[in-house]
This record gives sequence, structure tokens and C-alpha cells, in this order.
Amino acid sequence: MKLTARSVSRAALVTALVAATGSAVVLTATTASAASTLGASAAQSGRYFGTAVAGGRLGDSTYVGILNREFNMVTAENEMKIDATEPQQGRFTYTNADRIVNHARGQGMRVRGHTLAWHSQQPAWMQSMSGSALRQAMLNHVTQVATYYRGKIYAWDVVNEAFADGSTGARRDSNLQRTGNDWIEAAFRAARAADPGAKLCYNDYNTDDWTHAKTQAVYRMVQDFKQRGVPIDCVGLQSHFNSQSPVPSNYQTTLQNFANLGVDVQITELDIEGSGTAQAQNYERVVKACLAVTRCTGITVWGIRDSDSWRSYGTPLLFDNNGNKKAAYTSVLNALNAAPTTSTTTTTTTTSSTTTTTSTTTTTTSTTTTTSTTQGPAGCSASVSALDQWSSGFVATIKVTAGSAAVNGWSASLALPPGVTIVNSWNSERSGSTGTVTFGNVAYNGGLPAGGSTEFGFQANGTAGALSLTCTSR
Ligand code: 9MR
Repeated sequence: MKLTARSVSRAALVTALVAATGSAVVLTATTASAASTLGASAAQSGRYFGTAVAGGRLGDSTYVGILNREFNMVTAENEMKIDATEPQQGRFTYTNADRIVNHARGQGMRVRGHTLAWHSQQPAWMQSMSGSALRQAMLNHVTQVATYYRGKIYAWDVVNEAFADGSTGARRDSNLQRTGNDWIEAAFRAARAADPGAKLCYNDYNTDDWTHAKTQAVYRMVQDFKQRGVPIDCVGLQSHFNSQSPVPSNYQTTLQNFANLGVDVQITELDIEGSGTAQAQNYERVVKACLAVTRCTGITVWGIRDSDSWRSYGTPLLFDNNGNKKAAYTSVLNALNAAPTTSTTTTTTTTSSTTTTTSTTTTTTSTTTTTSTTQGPAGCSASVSALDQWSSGFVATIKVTAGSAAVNGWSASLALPPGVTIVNSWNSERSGSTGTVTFGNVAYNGGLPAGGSTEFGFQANGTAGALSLTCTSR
């Protein structure tokens, strides 16, 4: 069994937390046994492998056979775009999108939503709008669609392709951009309010080369959003490659630098024109780059067979026109199977004591997490389940777990170290931003069955240091 140093230290840390709190997520590394499909092999390292799906092809048995066998994430290729979901202002149609979402979920696949706000594929009514009327219409669209799909979407491409190509690093001129530079953050805020459980992504192409002005501009926007508390959880790199736009040598650097801002990175529309060994090697490089970045959480290819592709002439996908696996498929599967495996186990124990306080310090992390658990009559515990620290701030996810009885509501009290200020939080009602801060449940996550759990999160400036939590329940 091969254990990486990082994995060992993480496992040791979390094991110590289990002892302290009775409730923790345990991450362990084990040997990868070769899986035989893309989704299963990606899942071994906690990632997903997805594809774009065209609703019109769901009657094609070869297509559906490959879809159901190989993939565990789906993006609607066109059916969730603005022209498809709101063809006339205020009249929303979800029939075609639902067909894809229902198929995916029925097969146990998750769904990436694509896309809520975009300069392209706008319905005619929107194309002719401007100013505050357009801003309002855009926000209404984001709110309506994200609300309709609330709870069904793993991640939304909230805003798509908002930056210009070339060397300027400027925003793309569009009717949406002309409503004011803050249109992107307004869209993200509306999406968070509508579906607090979905990850919110900014998605773009030609953002793969770290040195490109467009990449730098998107990076600065995400950095600014994180600093100001604009809700953003992920960056999507479309990653459409061909000879004019090859896989850059610094691709992994780009993924890592975005991840270092405290967001997930997702490869959202991967296709690589070519054939044979050269194409297979390029796919392998992309997959290995993602696997090398902890927060690169998954890869989606933009179609199944070459003949399904928006640029089929370039044979850019993993299956040929007949649905046979190409060399590129094999190289992707082998790369995924070579990744260290991460398994996630949730361990919950219940104590009858009223208060348990334990402090854990490790030499392998700069963060010391102190967790205290109060078991009230029904009982709950709270623990930090994820923490991403960057130079000037961090994002923490807190898991609240009910004890041996169901709870009807909870509140988690968190003592922040000096100098830490919360700038944004989600999935809870918060009072305070420094010192001792209280997070109460919101309407949709207060009720937990015995042993059940929910998560909320916040973003703060400063260094997490010791985070001390107390949970009370009703
Ligand atoms: O693959 C999509 C194609 O069927 C549509 O005609 C096209 C219209 O804009 O959009 C394609 O998907 C695009 C995606 O939505 C955004 N990134 C670029 C993709 C390829 O053009």
C-alpha cells in the first residue's frame, strides 16, 4: 500500500479529531484498484468524470449506453442556456433540460448547470434589452432557474465567458457588461440566494495558459471576489484544445494558482482535436494536471463520440463515431487509475456527557482546530469539515451532526481568534463577524434526523488558527 506523506498526516489529524469530537470526516489513502470506467476511476480519488449531453441524442441507444456506463456527471450541452429556459420573457420552459437532469439523476449521476448568465445564446427579447431593465431581467433569470433546480445541481456555471480574448485582460463588451461592471457579482449573489447548496462557478475558455492576459484577468476577478466576500466556489476551465490552442506547458500551474485562491477548479468542456498517440498523450497531460491539484475536483468532456462534438471534424473526443474507445480513452482511464485513492468515511459516535473539549495540534499543518461539543437533550456536535487557508483569508466548512435523537434546530457558536473577521457566510443565519460568532440554522437545514448532518460555511479575512466550536440543539 502506498501512502503519500500528505495523506498520512491528514489521516492522523482527522483521527485525532474523531477522538476529540466524535464526529469527523476521515480521509485515507489506499491502493487504487483499476476501475474499468471513467466515472468509477475518477471517483477513486474523490473526483467525477462528466460529459456534455445533447437532449436530442437520449433516444440513441449507443450514446445512452456509453453515457450510463462511463460517466457520473452531466452538463446539458444547450438545454439549460438562457434561450432554452426563458424563450419569452417571464415564460420559463424546462422540458428539454428536465429530460437531461432526470436521466442523469435517475442514473445516479450529478449535474453541472450551464449556464445562467452569458452574452451568447440569449433569447431575442434579451438581446434587445439594455440598462437596468436588462440587469433586472438577468437577475430574475438567474433567480428563477436556480430556484427551479435548487437541490439538483452540483455546480452552476453562473457566468460564462465574460472576458475578452487577446492581450487587454478587459471584460468582453456585451449588453450585460454595459449594465455595469458589477453584473457578474450580482449574478453570483442571486444564484447563492436561490440555491445555497450549489457550487457557484465562473466558466471561460482560453484561460488555460497562466501567462495569458485573459487568465490573469479572471484570476484577479476571483481573487477580488474572495477578498470582498462575493460568493464564488469554483472556476471552470473549458479547455477546448487544438493545434492553434494546445495544452499549455503551465496548465497545472494555472489550475493550482486558481485553487490557491480558495476555490475548486473544474475542467468543464474538455476536448482535444487530433488522433492516435499524440491526442492520447495530450489527454493524459490534462488528466494528470487535474489529479496533481487537490482542488481540481472533476473533468467534463464536451460530448461522447467524435460525431457528437461541436467540432466533429477535429475528432476531439474519447469515443469514435461508432462508440468505440479511442487511444485517448485508454490513456485517460489509465491516468485516473494511477491516482492515489481517497476514500471518505463519516464516523459518528454519541456521547452522553454534557461537554467535551479537546485540543489537537499537529506539526503537519499550520492550523490548530479546537472543537468542543455540547450534547443537549437532543444533542448535536459541530466540527470543521474543510478549511482552505490562503495568504490573507480562509474558507471554513462546518458540519453540524445530530446526536442520538432528531433535532428541530441548531446553533453553532464559534470563537474566532483575534484579527479574524468573517466577510461572508452561507447556509446559516449569522450574528457577529468577530470574536464569538453564532450561526443558527435556516429554514431548510434545521431539522436533522438522529445522526444526520448538514454543512454551512463562511469566508473570513485573517488566519484561521484555533477555531473553537460549540453546538446546541432544540
Ligand atoms: O456545444 C455547443 C453547441 O452545440 C452550440 O451550438 C454552441 C452555441 O453557442 O455552444 C456549444 O457549447 C459551447 C458552450 O456552451 C460554451 N463554451 C463553448 C462551447 C463550444 O462552442
